[in-house]
Amino acid sequence: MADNGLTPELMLDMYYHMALARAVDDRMWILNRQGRAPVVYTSNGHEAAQVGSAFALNRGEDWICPYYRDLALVLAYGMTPREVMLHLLGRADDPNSGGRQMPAHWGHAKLHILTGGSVVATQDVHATGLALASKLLKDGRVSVAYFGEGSTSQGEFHEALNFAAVHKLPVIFFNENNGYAISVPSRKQMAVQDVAARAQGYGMPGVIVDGNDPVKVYEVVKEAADRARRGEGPTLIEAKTYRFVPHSSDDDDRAYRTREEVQEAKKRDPLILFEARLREAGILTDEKLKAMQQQIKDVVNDATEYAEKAPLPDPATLGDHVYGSL
Ligand SMILES: Cc1ncc(C[n+]2csc(CCOP(=O)(O)OP(=O)(O)O)c2C)c(N)n1
Ligand SMILES: [Mg+2]
Repeated sequence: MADNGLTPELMLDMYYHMALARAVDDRMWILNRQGRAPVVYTSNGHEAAQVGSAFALNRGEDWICPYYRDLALVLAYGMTPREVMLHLLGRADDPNSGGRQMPAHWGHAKLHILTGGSVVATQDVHATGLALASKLLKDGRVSVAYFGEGSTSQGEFHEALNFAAVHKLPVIFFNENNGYAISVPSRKQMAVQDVAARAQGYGMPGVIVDGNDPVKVYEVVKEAADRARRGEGPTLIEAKTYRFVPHSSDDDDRAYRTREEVQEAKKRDPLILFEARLREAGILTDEKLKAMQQQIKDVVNDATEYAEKAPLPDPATLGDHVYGSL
């Protein structure tokens, strides 16, 4: 076992969740293109950042406040592919929102995944509020807000960081910097090079990490979580990564970035890099990989079929959770 606590089994499980997320994501795009799913928000390219961070937390105990990009995160946090597909297809048994929220609006009370809205950066304030509750309750929990670099132009991001730092709250601000806010490159979004630089203005550490390396991400998140649990306050982490496919199924990324740029970035595909590393360490073999790929295929097929057969919400329940009963 390495110093960081990652056993070969855990590393293999990390790889499994990254590969599972990529496969679920691919299937979601197919369902969308076939007219069977309304919209897809992808985690394709962000898997190492999301899975590495999930593994560093007490999954199911610590609170996470994800954004639409975080499919790999919620899978690694314990949401099942069946639950993901129930959500995508708006079925009654969707634990995220019973088919109410649009796809990729993650939330799972039992797993401590806090539901959120579509307005970017609002989850930063929610995570800060959860951390305040944890501090008052002394429950030892850490909360984590996940967000893109574009959303750091929003007021909520700055308000959340300021409040969290002043009150030394047990919260981690985890930025997935893929260089674009839909079509807007980050140089048009902010006048600093790194999101992490913003931490200094609020009085907390700002850490840059290779977001394509799940082990490095795991290590920095673990350190930030330990810090938070010791009562030393928040950390801003910036995981540098890339989104390999369009922002969503309603986007065409050919309008704002070249194919050459995307191909170049794919040389650092986190799945390929991690596979090579696990092979080199003797943790992953051809045989193991083949078995895992088959398992993933079966799980994704099962999830799709299960969700497609599942009932839609009863129209009579339309007002539930919106209006109180008389
Ligand atoms: C306040 C607000 N402004 C605009 C939008 C529309 N919108 C949705 S996602 C998005 C891009 C956000 O980019 P980024 O934060 O970098 O995250 P990424 O999608 O790249 O992971 C925008 C502009 C929104 N949801 N909320
Ligand atoms: Mg972005």
